[in-house]
Amino acid sequence: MALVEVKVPDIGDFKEVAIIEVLVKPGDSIKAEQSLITVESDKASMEIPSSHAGVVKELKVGLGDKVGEGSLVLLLETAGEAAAPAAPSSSLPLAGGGSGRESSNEAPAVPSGSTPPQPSPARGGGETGPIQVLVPDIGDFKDVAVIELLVKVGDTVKVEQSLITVESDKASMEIPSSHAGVVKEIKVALGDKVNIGSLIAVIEGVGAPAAVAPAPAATATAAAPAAAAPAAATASAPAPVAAAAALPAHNPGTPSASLPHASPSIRKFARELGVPLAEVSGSGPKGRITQTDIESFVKGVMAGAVQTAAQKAKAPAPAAAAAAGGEAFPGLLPWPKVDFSKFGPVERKDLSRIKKISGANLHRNWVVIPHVTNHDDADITDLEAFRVATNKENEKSGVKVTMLAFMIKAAVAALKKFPEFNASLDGDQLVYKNYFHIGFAADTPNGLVVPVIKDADKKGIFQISQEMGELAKKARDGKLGPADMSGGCFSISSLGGIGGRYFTPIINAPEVAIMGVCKSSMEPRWDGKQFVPRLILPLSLSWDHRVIDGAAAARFNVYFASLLADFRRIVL
Ligand code: CAO
Repeated sequence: MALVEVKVPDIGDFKEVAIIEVLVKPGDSIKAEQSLITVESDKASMEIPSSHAGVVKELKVGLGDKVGEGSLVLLLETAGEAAAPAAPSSSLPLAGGGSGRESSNEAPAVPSGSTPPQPSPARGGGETGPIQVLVPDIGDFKDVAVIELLVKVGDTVKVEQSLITVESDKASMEIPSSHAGVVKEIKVALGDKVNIGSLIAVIEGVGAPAAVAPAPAATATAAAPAAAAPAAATASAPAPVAAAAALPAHNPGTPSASLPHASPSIRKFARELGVPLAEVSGSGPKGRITQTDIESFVKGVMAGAVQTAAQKAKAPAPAAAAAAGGEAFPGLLPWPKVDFSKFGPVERKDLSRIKKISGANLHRNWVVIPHVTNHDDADITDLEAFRVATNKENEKSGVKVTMLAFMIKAAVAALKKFPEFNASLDGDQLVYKNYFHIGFAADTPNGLVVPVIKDADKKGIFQISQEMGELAKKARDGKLGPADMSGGCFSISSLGGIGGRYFTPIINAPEVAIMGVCKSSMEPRWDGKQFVPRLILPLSLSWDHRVIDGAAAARFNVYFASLLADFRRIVL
C-alpha cells in the first residue's frame, strides 16, 4: 500500500482554472485515467484524470478552487508499493514541447506562457473574398467530433470568435475563426470528425486587417497517466491557410448562438439522451449545466409530451397537468404551495410505493386517454337470488360467490360480442386479443392494485371466485407478483361492497375500457302494469373514444346488463 499525491498535470494554457465539478469522493475506488475533477476556462472545459488506480483517501480541492499544473487534487491509496507520487512534470506528457508530444513544425503548439505565434500570411491580413477557415493545430486532438456549430451561414464573425466546438473523450474546445467576415458556407456538420487542417467554413473577408495575431482560443490538455499514450491537446493560433480540397457542404443544422457550459461527460450524457444542450438552463456556477439539469430537462419534456397528447386527445386537462407541476406547462398555474401548518397541526407521510406507482399510471391514463363514461343499470334481482341460493348450497365448500364473479363471466361474453373492447392501441393499429384475461381492482391498505384472472372464458364461477379470493388475499398481504397483474384485457372496478351510485373509473392502459360497479339497491321498476321492487346494480363503463364510439359503448352496457338480468343468455 502506498499513498500517492495526485496532482494536476500539465494542462497547457489552462492556468488558474476553476474546478467546476468534483467527480469523486473519499472512499471511491478509482481506475487510472478516471476523471477526478472538471476544470473550465472561458473557452474550454476539461476533465482531469487520475494518474493512478486506488482508493480516494482525501480530497484536497473543492468546487470553485483555482488550480494549475502541479496543484494537489487528492491523496490516493494505491495497491502497489512501487506507486510513486504523481509528478505531472515527469510522469505526464507536456503540452507544447513537453515530453512525448508531437507538435507540428508549421503551427507549433503554444506551451504555457509562451508567445503566441505570429500572424500567418493568410490570416487577419485584411483580405477580401472567400477565405477558407481551417482547424488550427489542436495538439493531440485527433479525429475529434464536432459537437456544436456556433455560427450559421450569413453570420458576421470576428477574428477569434468561436465557430465550432469539438470534443474528445476528456475535453471540449471551441475552435475560433482566423478571420473576420461573413460566413458564406459551413463545411462541417455535427458529428463530423475533424483534425488539424480540416476546412470549417468559408468566410467572405471584410477587408479590415486584424490587428494582432489572436491568442490561442483554448488550450485543453487531457493528461494521461504515465504509462498511457500522451493525450495532450493544445489549440493554438490557427495554422496557415492551406489549399484544402473543398469538402462537400453539410447541412449545419441549427447552430446555437451561445455555447452551453457543460463538461465533456455531461455533453456525452446529454447526447446519449438526445438532449439539446442549448435548450437546457444550467444551475451550476456561471450557468454551468449539470447532470441534474439534464435529468430535469428530460422530465420536463416527458411531462410536456404527456400534456401535448392530452391536449390533442382531451383538451384541456388542467387538473392533471397542474398536479404534475404547473411549471412544465406554460400558461398553467403552478400547483399551490401552502404552509398547512399555518392553519392547524399537520403530519406528513410518504406515499406508499403502490400509491406512487399506481398514481403515475392513473395520471398518465387520465391525461392521455380521451375517456367517456356511460352509466346504466342492471336488474340483478334474479341473479342475486341465484347467487344467495348457490352460496347456501355450497356453504361447506369454503368458496363464496360474489356478484363480481358473475360480472367477470358477463364481461367475457360482452368482449366476445364487441371485440373492439378486447383490443389495445399500438400506434396506428388496433391489436385484437383472442384471449380473455379480466382484471379486478382490489383495495389494499397500501393502495389500489389490479390482479388479473387469466383465461376467464375457460373458468366457471366457482373457480373464478376461488382465484379472486386468493388474489385479493395476496393483494392485501402485498404479495402480488408482476405476473399476477399483467396481461389484462378489460378491468372491473367494484365498489359494490362499499356503496355509492356511479363513478368514472379510469381506464387501465393499454386496455380500452373498464366497468365500474356500485352498490345494488332495491328500486321500484315499472313492469308494464305496476311498479315492482327490483334489485338494481349501477354500472359505469369508461371507454377510450379513440377506439370505441358512444353507440358501441351504449350497446355494450345494454348487453352486459341483459346478461346480468338473465344469466341464461350467457350460454346462447
Ligand atoms: N352490491 C351490493 N352488495 C355487493 C356488491 C354490489 N354490487 N358487490 C359486493 N357486494 C357485497 C358482497 O356480496 C359482500 O356481502 P356479504 O359479505 O354479505 O356476502 C360484501 O359486499 C363484500 O364483498 P367483497 O368486497 O368482499 O367482495 P367482492 O367480490 O365484491 O369484491 C374485491 C372483492 C377485492 C374487489 C373488493 O374487496 C375490493 O377491494 N373492492 C374495491 C375495489 C376498488 O377499490 N375500486 C376502486 C378502484 S378506483 O379507485
